Amino acid sequence: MSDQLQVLNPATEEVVATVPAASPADVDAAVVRATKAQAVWSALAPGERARLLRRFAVTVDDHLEELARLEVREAGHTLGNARWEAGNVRDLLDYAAGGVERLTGRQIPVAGGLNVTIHEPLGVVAVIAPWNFPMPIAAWGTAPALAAGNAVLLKPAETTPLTALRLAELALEAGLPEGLFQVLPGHGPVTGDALVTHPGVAKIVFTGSTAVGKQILAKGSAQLKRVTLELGGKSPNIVFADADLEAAAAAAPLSFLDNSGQDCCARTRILVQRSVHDRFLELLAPAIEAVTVGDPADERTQMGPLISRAQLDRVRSYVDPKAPGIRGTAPEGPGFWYPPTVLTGVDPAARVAVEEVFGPVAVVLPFDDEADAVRLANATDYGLSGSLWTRDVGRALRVSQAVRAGNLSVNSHSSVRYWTPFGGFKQSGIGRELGPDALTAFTETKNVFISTEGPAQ
Ligand code: TXE
Repeated sequence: MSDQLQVLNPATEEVVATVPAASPADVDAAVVRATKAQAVWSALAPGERARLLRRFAVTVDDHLEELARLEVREAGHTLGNARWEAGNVRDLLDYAAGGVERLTGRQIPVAGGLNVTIHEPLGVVAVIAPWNFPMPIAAWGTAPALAAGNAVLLKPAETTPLTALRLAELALEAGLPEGLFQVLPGHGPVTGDALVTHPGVAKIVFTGSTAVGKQILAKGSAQLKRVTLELGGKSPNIVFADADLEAAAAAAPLSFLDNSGQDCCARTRILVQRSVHDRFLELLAPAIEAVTVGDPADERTQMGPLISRAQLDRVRSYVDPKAPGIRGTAPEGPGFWYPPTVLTGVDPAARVAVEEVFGPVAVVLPFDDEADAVRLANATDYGLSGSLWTRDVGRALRVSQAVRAGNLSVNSHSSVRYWTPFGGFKQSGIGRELGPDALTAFTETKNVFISTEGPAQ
């Protein structure tokens, strides 16, 4: 495996940068530095840690446009999305900073003394991030881990190390202690594995494929490390006959095309009640055809390229070019382009209907009634997100309860907010990120009993 990572612009295939890959020896040295920094960091007054994290947020804000444009070049994200992503890092840091002084334990009534719980930091946390949202997903783990008093070693994906490296520089500029937040670009099976198996790493936060997540869980838990996994999805978008069909059809394209479909929450299974199936497709077709695909740096572009040739090949392997459906347009190349695609008449058990494609490809599956919709919605191994469109409040509640997924939205596709919990059921992962409990997930709870009656006889 090469000791250099070549970063390509996915829209042009031009080399943006070449970055050294961290070796297992580099990981060892990073753990030593992080352990020292964590001891200093966790001893600071909570208000001081909060102030430094807020300063980090302000520093990110001062470099928002630069970070966004770097994301456009290394990940092919549209400029609008990339600006949102950089803003999300700032907001996460701010939100986590607000939690430092609210990381309170409890006083629990006991006889003969006082009983309190304390949330102590874990130590060194490894965040292994994917390429689909390089900045936000890195920050989902990093910001609360730092706020709870830990050090963070971040391994970005092979294809997208640049924004992560820049964030580490900005952390130093903001005054965070040297070594507290380090970025280790590298190959998953080398750098990633060295972090997962290192005895000095207490917790692993991983976002990526289910297959790698399972390996990480096995290796990490063999050493009783804490492991949080976010492993993608195959989320339903359920459209009932009583829904506002115009609104549902207008929202459907970006619910699976945003970020070129490389989104763990992408609503790639469009389940439509049979009585409105044809009408819904009539409304959907022009909306798909109107999506502007092209230069991600152009403010008008709605969809950019896929991340890599490997991802393009993977998406192509799922779709028969002659299969019936609705197709938009995409540039020919250079660059890793794939057109918006909605397949109709698909067998609900086909690979494309149940596996995560991670490209701009959705299937439309008809259903007969509410029970049928729930059965189809649950007929995948995943359980990350889902949407349902209906005007019937009772149905909205019933179906929200019946769908086995961690993040549901009614008459909306919104899944991710830094102040609400996020995570998956079933093969979509273990644990929750974000939300009010995000910091607690980076602590051990210690119970202390203080006797008021002297030593027991
Ligand atoms: O993922 P990997 P890939 C899904 C999506 C995509 C598929 C493959 O369906 O098409 O996974 O993508 C690091 N020890 N998702 O191959 O390999 C790797 O370096 C430690 C869903 O890119 O899982 C990278 O940093 N680390 C998804 C990260 O794991 C290892 C996001 C993810 O890479 C490792 C991305 C190892 N042995 C892909 N092997 C989501 N949940 O949003 C790899 N890595």
